[in-house]
Amino acid sequence: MTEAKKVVFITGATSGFGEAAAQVFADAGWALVLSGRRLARLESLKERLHGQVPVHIIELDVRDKDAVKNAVAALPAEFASITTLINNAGLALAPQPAQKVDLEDWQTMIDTNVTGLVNVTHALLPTLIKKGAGTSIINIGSIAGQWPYPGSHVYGATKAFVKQFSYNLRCDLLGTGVRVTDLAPGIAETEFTLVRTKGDQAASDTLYRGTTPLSALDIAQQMFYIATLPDHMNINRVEVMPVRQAWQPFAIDRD
Ligand code: NDP
Ligand code: 8X3
Repeated sequence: MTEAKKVVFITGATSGFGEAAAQVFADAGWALVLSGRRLARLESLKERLHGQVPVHIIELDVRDKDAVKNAVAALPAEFASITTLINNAGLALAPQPAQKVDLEDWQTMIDTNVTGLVNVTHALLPTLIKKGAGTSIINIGSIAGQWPYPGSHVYGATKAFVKQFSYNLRCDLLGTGVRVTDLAPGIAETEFTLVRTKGDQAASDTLYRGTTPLSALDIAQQMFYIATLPDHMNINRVEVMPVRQAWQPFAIDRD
């Protein structure tokens, strides 16, 4: 087993970017704290990676602030000194226009992408500050936090929160050595669209068909790059799109 001196805490490690990040950090010898709601997936990830590095899995819903606090307090000693927190757990729901969306879907996005991210950050800040130089918080934002598009409504707004919270954290963490980055991907093929469409596999396949979206590995490699920069460097924000994605002209309502 590779000796692991650094520890990464990944939320939403059961699929997509988080799962790919687990593999990338394991390949570099980091110990892993992997969390998500689907325990069976966490167990199979652990089964796959524990021969490489120490792996601690936590069945965790980031919306539950007490569960988050308890999970951090209960980290085994080997995993307790977190080097990098990747706040990745998140989702979009309801791609319809705002006026057709159930309020519950908006609340779920806010509870997960905003409150959940804040819960985990708050629980781990003392650990990161104690460790100081070389530690990082990598918050997964989105191009939707910067650029408007139809059907983005609350999802994009939650990711705008992620961006501003990341910048504001940097102000308060000045002098602690803790770095903060808003990593904002564009279209990437994961389970994201399946979740957004509530299980519509055909809609998900159609979105990614005939183009070249980002892959989960692309973003995992960006996470690793950010986490392993020299201690004195902080990338504030990375916005990354596939070459085959860009903006469109403003829409105009006409008679
Ligand atoms: P996936 O759906 O593949 O992964 C999402 C992950 O978030 C899963 O592991 C899921 O785990 C976890 N998650 C969702 N809700 C909760 C919760 N309440 N508590 C704990 N974990 C939760 O999508 P992606 O990998 O694409 O998404 C990862 C992040 O990237 C999200 O924040 C998303 O908004 C963002 N993003 C995605 C883009 C894309 O095009 N794919 C582009 C830009 C940003 P589980 O269900 O087991 O809890
Ligand atoms: C989601 C990315 O391109 O669907 O965060 O807005 S995109």
